[in-house]
Amino acid sequence: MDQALYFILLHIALCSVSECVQRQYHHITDRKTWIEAQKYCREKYTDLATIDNMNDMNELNKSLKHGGFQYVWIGLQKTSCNKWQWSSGEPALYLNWGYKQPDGKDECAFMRDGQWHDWPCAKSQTVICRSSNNTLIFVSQTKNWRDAQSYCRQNHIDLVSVRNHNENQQVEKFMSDSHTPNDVWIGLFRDSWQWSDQSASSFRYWSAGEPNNAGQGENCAVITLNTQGQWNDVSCTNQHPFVCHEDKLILIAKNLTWSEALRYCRQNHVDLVSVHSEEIQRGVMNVVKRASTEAVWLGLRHSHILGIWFWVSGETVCYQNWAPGNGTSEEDCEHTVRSGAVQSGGNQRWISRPETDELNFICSRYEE
Ligand code: MAN
Ligand code: CA
Repeated sequence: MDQALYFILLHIALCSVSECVQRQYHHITDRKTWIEAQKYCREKYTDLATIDNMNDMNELNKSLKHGGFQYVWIGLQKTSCNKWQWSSGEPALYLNWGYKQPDGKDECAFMRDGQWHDWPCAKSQTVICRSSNNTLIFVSQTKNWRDAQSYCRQNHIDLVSVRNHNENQQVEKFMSDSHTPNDVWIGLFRDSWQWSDQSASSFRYWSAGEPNNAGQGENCAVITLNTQGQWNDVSCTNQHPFVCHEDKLILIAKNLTWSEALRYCRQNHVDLVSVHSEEIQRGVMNVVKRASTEAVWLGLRHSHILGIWFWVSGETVCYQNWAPGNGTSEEDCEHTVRSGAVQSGGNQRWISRPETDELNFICSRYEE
């Protein structure tokens, strides 16, 4: 019997769809400085905690143990560069500032007559969001920039990004066609905070009045337990407990055959990844961007005998993301066993490859 097929008899489902978080938080109650905490997290897990959105924040809050402490480090640190960026996490390469703009110390931007102006993020303006099919949505209620960002993320995709001249014209035309007020928030903001794992998350959850750089020496961020986890900036040399995160999907940039990849993941992590939900596919799409081969092995295997595809974790292939012409059983008459890989570019669909191909692969750390 195919050894991988044999494993499906031994394995039980890894995790329910809702529990398959891509990132797991670990609260460490030892007190360390921010740098020591970063070192510890990088050795034991992935890094000091990154938080992308309110869901992550709720997950992180659930991971906290009770104890006599007020502050807990997260992976956010102030740097010397204060660059404009989009709420979506993209760098702001195209800029279309109005005359003498930006002219303040302000950290958010609105659009007026197609041109951009910096403005205090705490001020209220109407808003343009971008929705899933790339259409623009005007929000007539006025909101401060952070509330506008939360609103767009909850109800649509995000605040609108304007990445080139075409998109700028599109937004300008939309504003005149739908008779919006002159000034509307767009997704542009700046701050000098950077995540320890270099991720581009623009999510911020500061307490009112923070970050205030009290005494001019506050360059690291903590969550504050008595404000439901809202953040404060404090001195990096203070000693506090901290939260690490552990990425559940890891791209291994080695070129191995499918069986070698399976062995590698089982020895070093938990298993080759089984993509049994759209949520895991999203995580896969995130990590394959860094691959050096055009396809990346998944824990997907074809059984010659049964004429079916199966996941090495034992899940049945209910959720599917095959590229056209793949995932059928037509290959049955070939001699090499077929295994499944995900395209690292393009649509990132699944394709069938001979198991002897040498590809990068994704290990998962989801425990049974
Ligand atoms: C107060 C506030 C905070 C500051 C701490 C420093 O709680 O001013 O902003 O970070 O003191 O201990
Ligand atoms: Ca502070």
